[in-house]
Amino acid sequence: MYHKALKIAAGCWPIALAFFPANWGFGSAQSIPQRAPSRIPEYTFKVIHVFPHDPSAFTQGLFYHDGFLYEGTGLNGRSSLRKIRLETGETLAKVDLPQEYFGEGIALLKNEILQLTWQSQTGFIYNLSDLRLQRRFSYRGEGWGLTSNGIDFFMSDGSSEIRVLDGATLREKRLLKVRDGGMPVTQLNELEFVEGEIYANVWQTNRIARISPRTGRVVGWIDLTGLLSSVYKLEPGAVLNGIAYDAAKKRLFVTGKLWPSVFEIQLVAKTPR
Ligand SMILES: [Ca+2]
Repeated sequence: MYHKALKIAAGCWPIALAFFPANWGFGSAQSIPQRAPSRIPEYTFKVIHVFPHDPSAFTQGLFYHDGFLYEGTGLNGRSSLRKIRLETGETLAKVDLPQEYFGEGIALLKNEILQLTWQSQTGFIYNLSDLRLQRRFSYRGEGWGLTSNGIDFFMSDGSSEIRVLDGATLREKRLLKVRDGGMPVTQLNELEFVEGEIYANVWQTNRIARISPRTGRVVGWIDLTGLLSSVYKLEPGAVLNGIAYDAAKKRLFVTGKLWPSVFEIQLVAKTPR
């Protein structure tokens, strides 16, 4: 239902939306009614470190493991799985997907990496050690983001629902309905488990939802407006999409499609007005 051709070929409005998320409104603060104050904590960010990122990589999946970043890229003919040296951005290993596949989210569980594809209903399973393809699996509908809590996989499809897949069988166990108050939060894209919560990019915005994996409730919002200068956003599709977490050192990394940088950030609580 969410056509991803739009993800690539849309005009300028996604950028506008990126800078003015829908619930901020487009008018001046004086001209529009103010939203009732949300009780959900909001965060902005502080940049701790900037690392290089391949600006031709259409980032669709990202995780950190044992000193390295792993990245899944999209677009037909440009889709890949990569192992990357964080400090230099150097690609140490790379597997290209056949032209017919549009790569999406990636996640690690028990020394295997899973990679989704957008509309092919086909996923790939690789060895962590050498990125060798082991087998394929299938699922219903679209594949967008993917993450794991070490037991199960959590998968987004652009809607407000996150599917929980059994880590061993990949069968659907349950469905999380993601809500901010009573409102569904749609367009959930790249995912990451961070300290027991699911972080989810909301496609075409600069916002990350912090979601309870138990209830689907949004427990916090992260606003990354201003993280990447608009000067570097060379294409309308070059939106925020990539969250990785180094649990050992508690480092949070974010990037975007075709972005020249991976940012290590620290969250800063927004002061209530
Ligand atoms: Ca991720």
